[in-house]
Amino acid sequence: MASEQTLCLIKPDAVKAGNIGHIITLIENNDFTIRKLKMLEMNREIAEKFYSVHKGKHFYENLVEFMTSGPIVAIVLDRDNAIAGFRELAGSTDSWKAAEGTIRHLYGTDNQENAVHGSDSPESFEYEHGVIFESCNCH
Ligand code: IDP
Ligand code: MG
Repeated sequence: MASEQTLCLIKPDAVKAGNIGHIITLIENNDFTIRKLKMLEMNREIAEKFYSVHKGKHFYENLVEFMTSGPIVAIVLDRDNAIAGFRELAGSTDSWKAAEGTIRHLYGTDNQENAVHGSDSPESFEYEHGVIFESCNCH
């Protein structure tokens, strides 16, 4: 399969808990190549834009609050089947349901504070990459 890119965000809960290094180690041990990496703090405008697909859902407001609550790390990853592969490594959205060995099982807390984001399609990757690495001057 051809190489593909995906966007990983290490969310504020995992940064606060001191898990950046653990998560990057898992990523590298699963053969992803890091192409871009930056630490930033999302402001409300960027968080709303990043998660616009979820606007109106019951968890949207809390999600925006959570994602603006502290620094995050944004990473562009490259690998065969990177999008599905990273979501598999991340585990289920609900950390309690995430399979053993996945990032969310190891470092997530619940349904919202689940340690990482991963793009769900090539279109999402393009959009999210644009928000974080092109239109966002957050730092
Ligand atoms: P994903 O991150 O596994 O792709 P999405 O459905 O895209 O999950 O939701 C985006 C983010 O919104 C989740 O990672 C999580 O932080 C939060 N979220 C999703 N569903 C819920 C929920 O039912 N309650 C609280 N937060 C949620
Ligand atoms: Mg999603």
